[in-house]
Amino acid sequence: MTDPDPIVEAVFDAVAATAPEIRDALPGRRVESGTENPSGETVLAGDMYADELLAEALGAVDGVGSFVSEERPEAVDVGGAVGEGAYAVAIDPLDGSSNLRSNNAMGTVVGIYDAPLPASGRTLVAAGYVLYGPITTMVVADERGVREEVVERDGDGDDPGVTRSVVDDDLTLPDQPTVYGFGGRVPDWPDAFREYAREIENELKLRYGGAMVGDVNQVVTYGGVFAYPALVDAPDGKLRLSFEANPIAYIVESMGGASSDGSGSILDVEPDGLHDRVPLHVGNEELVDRLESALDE
Ligand code: AHM
Ligand code: MG
Repeated sequence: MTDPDPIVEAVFDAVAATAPEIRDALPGRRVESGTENPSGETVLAGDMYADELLAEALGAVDGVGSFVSEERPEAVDVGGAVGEGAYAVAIDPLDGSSNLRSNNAMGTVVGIYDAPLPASGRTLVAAGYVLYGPITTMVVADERGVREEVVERDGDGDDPGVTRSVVDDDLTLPDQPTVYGFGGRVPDWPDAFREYAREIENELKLRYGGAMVGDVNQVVTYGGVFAYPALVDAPDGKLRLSFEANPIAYIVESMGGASSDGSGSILDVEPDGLHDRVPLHVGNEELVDRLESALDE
């Protein structure tokens, strides 16, 4: 097996180290912060807290040249030159944060790019996500494959450590898909997507919780398809290419699955801006191929 990239490992160590702190801070941060993010969405105190913790932790990693967050308008320069030995790390600090009020799953999404952002997903060297579910897990994809880890505190006091325990060192998508989850309101879906969804409903079970990380993790675990499609009034959908779609596409493709913006791999989408949105469809290859055929008719 190839040796791990030390910068990538340090980034995931830093993300894992902040995960218990982010989790502990959530109960008191369910309220709105009074600001909007660059996508015009209300920011919760939890989003801001997670963003600040991750900025600090990732900015301190040697080899991270740029910290880029869904909650910040611009990339923040934190070290060496990106593309010349240093990486750009893109973060969605608290994905699915509207689930804070209803106390449901949320996550943190990480993409490690070897190019200044915005850049195509083909420049990703690794990606991962933390899932704050009943347990805290982290799924990590790099050139060596995809792993699932449990992240736990291993001590008390002012500076407790964090243990990353691998529970599956070779995650692949199950061959027999069983679940699906599609975002947005049914009346807002374009006709072709609605017809595809009707077919899928007859084959798979609905699992939708409103946090991309939680819903994608259902597909990662059981096989199936997750989508936040183009909407009639929002042809680019809701999810952001750099912070959400590219990292998730990289992970699912690394597991033997497929991703699509409706016509080709998400990783081939060329961005114009840092906060570009894109329709996202990921899952078993056969289901994503059928989606592309349905949208093409
Ligand atoms: P967020 O990063 O601001 O939380 O927004 C992204 C979330 C995704 O986790 C989820 O798939 C989607 O928004 C759900 O949107 P909706 O509430 O419109 O179904
Ligand atoms: Mg998000």
